[in-house]
Amino acid sequence: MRSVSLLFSAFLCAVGLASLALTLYLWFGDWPQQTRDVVEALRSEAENAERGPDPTLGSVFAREPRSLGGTWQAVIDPFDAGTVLAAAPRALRPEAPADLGEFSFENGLTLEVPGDWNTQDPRLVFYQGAVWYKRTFSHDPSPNRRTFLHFGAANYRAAVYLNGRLLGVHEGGFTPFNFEVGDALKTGENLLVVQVDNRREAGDIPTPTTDWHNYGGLTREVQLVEVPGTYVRAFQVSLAASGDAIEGWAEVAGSDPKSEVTWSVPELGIEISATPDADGRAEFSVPAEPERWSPDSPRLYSVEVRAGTDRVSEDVGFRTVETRGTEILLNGEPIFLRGISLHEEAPHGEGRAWSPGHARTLLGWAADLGCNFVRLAHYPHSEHMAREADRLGLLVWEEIPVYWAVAFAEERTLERARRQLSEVIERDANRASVILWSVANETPMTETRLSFLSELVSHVRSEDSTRLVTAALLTGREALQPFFLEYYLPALIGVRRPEWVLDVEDPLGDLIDVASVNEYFGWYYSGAVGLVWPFGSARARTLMLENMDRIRIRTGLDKPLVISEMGAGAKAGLHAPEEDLHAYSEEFQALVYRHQLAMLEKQEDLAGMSPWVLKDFRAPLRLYQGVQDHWNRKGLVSDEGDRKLAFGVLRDYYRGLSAAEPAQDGPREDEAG
Ligand code: GCB
Repeated sequence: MRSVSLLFSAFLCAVGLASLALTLYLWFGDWPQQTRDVVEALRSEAENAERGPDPTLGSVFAREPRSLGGTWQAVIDPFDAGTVLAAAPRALRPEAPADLGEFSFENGLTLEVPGDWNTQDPRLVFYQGAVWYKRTFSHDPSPNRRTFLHFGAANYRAAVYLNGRLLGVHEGGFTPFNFEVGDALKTGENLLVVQVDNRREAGDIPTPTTDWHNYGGLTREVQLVEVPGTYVRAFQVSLAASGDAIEGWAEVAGSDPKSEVTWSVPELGIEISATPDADGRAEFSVPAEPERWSPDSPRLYSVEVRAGTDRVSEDVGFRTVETRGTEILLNGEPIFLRGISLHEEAPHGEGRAWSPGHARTLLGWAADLGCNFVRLAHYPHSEHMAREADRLGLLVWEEIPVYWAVAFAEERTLERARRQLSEVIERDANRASVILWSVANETPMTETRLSFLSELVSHVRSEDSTRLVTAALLTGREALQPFFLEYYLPALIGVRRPEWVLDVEDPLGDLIDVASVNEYFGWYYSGAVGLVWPFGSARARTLMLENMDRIRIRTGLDKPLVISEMGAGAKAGLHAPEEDLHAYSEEFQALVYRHQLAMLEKQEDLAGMSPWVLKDFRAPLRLYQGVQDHWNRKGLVSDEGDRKLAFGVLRDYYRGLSAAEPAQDGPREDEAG
């Protein structure tokens, strides 16, 4: 009996010693280092796979961030093979000749950050999948500072690994996010790896099908931002709707979220403090009569917010915006929005726009067109756009990519849309130029869609009371069919009614402040009819053009109407006599603009327009080779930055309008050259 228990104890000892030896080997051996990294990566992968980013720091550009831009190494990974390997620093590169290599950042692709990947390597033009990005950086932590790794945007999903540890995952391709790096950041060299995947699924915002290019990658700045132990996470300062007070909020975070906050606007003699509540939120309101920000005079004041040792300052304009019946009022006065829509497409064909220089050029073109308004379609553009618009005096419409039919019945989809809205609303909270939040573009009229969008409208209102809510509506088949049967076809046999009424009967109109409508008279509607009826396209188009100024859009709402899209395609340099009605010729595009403007001139409730679109943009749905070549050609400016004839038509019209409103725009156009 005794010998059995001795034997058993000896066996236990042996097992214990063996595990100790194995553990020591695993922890101190060389190969085991890699194993440990993989184990650590897997552990953090499992723990953080669902971990979203930390609450986003506002005003990062005001905090002297350290740029992590430049040349990064990259690996194209269409089958997600690198998920485990790339997370482990030592597994990234075989070190000895005999090492098994299946993944390496070395000797391969490099990508510039910020930038889309599609325009940087021919293999990536239409690529949809994962790409790994890697760079190293050295870091010397300052005492008592907290550090955030901040991304302006990464399209569509990004998994961020610092020194082999998965910090978390963000989804949504157009809004900023950050991770507080904590002890994952080392003194000395650090390894940053980001997996970006631009595939989108049916439940995502947007869905996989869009009429714009799915540019993937680290498309905006990547930065390290340091803040004191207690810091101002975000704030908003604006003019009260009454126009006689400045008010706002700030959120304090870190070690002492109840630390007193002070807002100051030295030029107005304002200095006011408040103590935050338990969540770190403080609010203020102080009587003030600032000079108003407007397109005529884009006056900005320096505003500083302090908490503990932290101080952040932003240039902020003060204005009010509201509606009165069918008018939009800026600072209490009616304003007509002379706008243009644009995609975030770099000025001279270089892919996704992201820099302050891109913003200056694109908005400079809009200013030269005589605009006082831009629609930033169909997703949040980089924050440089709104900052530049603040300086130039351009009013801005921002939107999230709830585009065409998204999964309206899915709670997760709604959550995604809400989050994207919150992220952009907070990012641009202090931009006077931003006056409109759009919750959707051309969505089908169903019950589930209405309840989805009504949630979004309430969400915007609960987060931002200083701007208006809109959505780009469509005239559905319900309206188009009678339109054709009652007016268009009878006109063919000579029966012409004085007005051709097109009803927009979308119940979403009741919920929003400004009813916006996309329409393509002269382009799609008569173009499509031309394909199916026996009289040919030229007759179909002539009929529409001849009657266009009879068309009235009727929303049945006592609200401002904005034509958020209208236009026609033209390939720059393709010329044909106007009477040929040659689709895609510059002359035909210009002709459609002239007829559209004549029609809109007569639309009484019209408060503005943003024709489609400033510049040609990459669009993989556009397959007409030799003409489109995967570009949407409705730009007034070509893919390479050349102005088409229609640019001049719209510019003359807008200049005429602004001449009729004295003092509008003179200085701004001069500035834009
Ligand atoms: C639309 C869409 C826009 C398209 C445009 C077009 O109605 O809102 O995303 O690009 O028409 O060119 O067809």
